[in-house]
Amino acid sequence: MSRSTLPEFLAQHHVTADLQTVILGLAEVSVTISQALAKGALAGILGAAGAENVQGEDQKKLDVIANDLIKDALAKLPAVRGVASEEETDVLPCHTDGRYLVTFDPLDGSSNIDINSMVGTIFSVLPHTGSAPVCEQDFLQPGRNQAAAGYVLYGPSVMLVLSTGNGVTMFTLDQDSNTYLLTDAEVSIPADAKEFSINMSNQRHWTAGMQSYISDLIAGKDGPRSKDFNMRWVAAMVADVHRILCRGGLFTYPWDSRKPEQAGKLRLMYEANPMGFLVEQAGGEVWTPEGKILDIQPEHIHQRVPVILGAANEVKTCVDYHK
Ligand code: AFP
Repeated sequence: MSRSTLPEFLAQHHVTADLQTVILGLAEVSVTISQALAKGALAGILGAAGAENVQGEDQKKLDVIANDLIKDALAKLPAVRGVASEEETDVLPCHTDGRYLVTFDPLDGSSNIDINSMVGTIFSVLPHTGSAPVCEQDFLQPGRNQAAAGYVLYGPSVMLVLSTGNGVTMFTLDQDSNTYLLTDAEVSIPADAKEFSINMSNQRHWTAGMQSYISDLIAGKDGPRSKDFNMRWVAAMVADVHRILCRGGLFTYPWDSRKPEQAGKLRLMYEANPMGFLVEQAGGEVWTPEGKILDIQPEHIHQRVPVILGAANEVKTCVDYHK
């Protein structure tokens, strides 16, 4: 069976030449990252880097390697005006004529690296509308402005999942030719859910609304929902959202009373917005208890946000528990 390659797909779907170079640049560097991940301990690249990132989290060696690889790859592309990374304190200027800004989480779920479990690279492409030189303010656009968003999941197979605002498409890396080939062009999230995804160990720190919602899910057939739910948690948003794009369900990382000023763990510009764009493009919903995430006007590039996403009806039910 003949499958479209990623470049063929982008050309067929009239993605602008500039945007194609950005997506293809990210795809190319993801192959290098996947090869580094596959070598693992043999290359001496597992374990801590011995530094903290701007988020106050301990960096893994592979966080630093992936960050440097993506930064360098994007800096070479004339279409890229500037980049912002979860691992960098400040935005980095690139080409003065570039039309796009790129934000990325180089290795989401990096606590999984040392246990040989799933991780991913998440990216978001925004139009550049400001003037030179590029500054943080230029990046502070609602997620709805994204020209493209996607992720690469480094799992048993390497997959690139992409939206340019016209649905969601999945590509699988052919490891013989290092080419991404189209494997699913009709990604769609069913409106009802049978599965939920949350870090249950934080239960006592959630809002009353979230505690009550989750306890009703757990009560299953015997509770007010009159239905049994299954639970999954990979501890890498990229893998949990991939499961939702493949077989449905609800994912949430809620507000947590331990750090009330942080409004949640997940980052708006590197995680919630790009994954939210994909989920909405697949027919799902993406909310905080207050409103749609893609409508949030960001205040700073490292802003955090509570996230409730996935099956449209289930997300609405969860939000209603907060009223
Ligand atoms: P790391 O990349 O620092 O491992 O964090 C991953 C993440 O931001 C997100 O991908 C997961 O959903 C979430 O954190 C996992 O958080 P827990 O540590 O609470 O399981």
